[in-house]
Amino acid sequence: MLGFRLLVAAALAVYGCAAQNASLDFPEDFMFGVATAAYQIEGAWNVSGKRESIWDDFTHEHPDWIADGSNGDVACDSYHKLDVDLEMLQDLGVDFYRFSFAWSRILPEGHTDQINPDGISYYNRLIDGLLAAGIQPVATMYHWDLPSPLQDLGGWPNSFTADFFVQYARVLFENFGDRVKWWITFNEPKEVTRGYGENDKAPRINTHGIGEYLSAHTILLAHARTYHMYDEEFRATQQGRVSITLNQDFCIPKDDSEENKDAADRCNQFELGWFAHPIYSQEGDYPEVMRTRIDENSAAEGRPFSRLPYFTSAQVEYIKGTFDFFGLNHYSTRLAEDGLAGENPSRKRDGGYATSFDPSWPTSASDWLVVYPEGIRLIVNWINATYGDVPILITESGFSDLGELNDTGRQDYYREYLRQLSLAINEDGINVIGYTAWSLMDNFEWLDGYTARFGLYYVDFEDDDRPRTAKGSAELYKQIVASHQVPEAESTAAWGW
Ligand code: PNW
Repeated sequence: MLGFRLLVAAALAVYGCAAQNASLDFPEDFMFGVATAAYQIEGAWNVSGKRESIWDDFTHEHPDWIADGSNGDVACDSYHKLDVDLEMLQDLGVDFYRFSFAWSRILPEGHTDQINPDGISYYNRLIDGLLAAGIQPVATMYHWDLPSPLQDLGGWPNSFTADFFVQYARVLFENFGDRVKWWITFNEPKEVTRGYGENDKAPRINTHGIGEYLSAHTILLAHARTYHMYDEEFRATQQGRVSITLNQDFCIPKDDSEENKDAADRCNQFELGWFAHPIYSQEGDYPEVMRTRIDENSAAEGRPFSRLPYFTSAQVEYIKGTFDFFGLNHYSTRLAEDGLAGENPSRKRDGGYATSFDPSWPTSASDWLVVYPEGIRLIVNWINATYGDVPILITESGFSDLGELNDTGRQDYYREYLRQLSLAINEDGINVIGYTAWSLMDNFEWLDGYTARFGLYYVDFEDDDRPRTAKGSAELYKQIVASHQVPEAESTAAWGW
């Protein structure tokens, strides 16, 4: 039976190639890439002038907060293994590589009075190596690793942190903007705010209900100022694109009731609209539903002003439209229902919804990640319907397991998610311009340490040399990148969905 199936599949593949050339799953100019982030791969945490970030402090002071007590001191040692990383990227044949700059490698104290030449030269070698291989750099300025001295000044809830960020961004444009044409100011600001509102991100200061909103406010202004600085001083000569990456595991109603439909909408507004509405909507500012609920809750708590800060009308105008594309990280989907969850007060509780998973959805090695391929089609449609026809770049998407080389779960994930994405493009007409697999290789997965693995390449963290080995998913991705088609195959994972 299996033999017969394979024969049929092979015959279809040959026929399919000829017949489908005219209708590829992905347009010819669609871009495929892979992503990493500095703290998760570089290691060399105190080498060549680099100083501490909040993630160095977090992991060093509290190994008990990390699943396996580990940290990013060495990680994949990419600081010393740049050439190996470049070879893997070339082998995959990707159009772009999304990486992040470590702020404290470039500006050891966070401030521009001291620029670290070794930091600049590391990223120059990376960028030049990518360009020599025909791979576009897609650079994230901030992937969660705030220089510790800036946390000592209060971190993101302190509005002056925006000033320091803009100065840092200027150093990046000045040093790398001649060659980097795709810029992402912040990776997942919602997750950054968790460092001030939940217990699962550095710096783990739980000022829930207040700190999250203040951090978001600073980040939105820092993003907008960076965008305008590029417009005014760099765009004419450098001709690149600047945007932000927002993450959302899409919320769908738990059932057809009106309360739960409203709850799902609130979930998407309180999590994605929080950042997307000020930047991408026609009217700008925070979503109305956030403004109303948080103002009301704050008043009921007897506060003289709202826990959700206000933008001036000039700031609303200033933030609106500060994008050249929509960077979206999407992994999973949740069911939303009306109800109160989270600490009092907190963003979660203000939102008035609770989320869960359908028990039939396949799980992963991460407690927040379940497999629901239609979710990616639904969310790009939602973005298009809510914010208009903005080009969407999927800046992360991927699946975690415990580290198999024959990673059938991950292969199924990519096949199914990419099939759904191609339907969004071809059937729904959504303007999706690229897809990024998280991640190039296994790396330091934050609170999960090295236990949950997302890589297309396996990394042996027991070996000082950190050897990398291609998994089955690397072969699959390579094939998809080269053909712009998702191969027909049955799901092979144990769950067989
Ligand atoms: C992203 N969630 O984080 C980050 O950008 C990466 O650094 C990270 O390694 C990757 O996804 C996998 O976790 C997320 O809870 C963290 O929904 C949490 C969630 C989503 C993404």
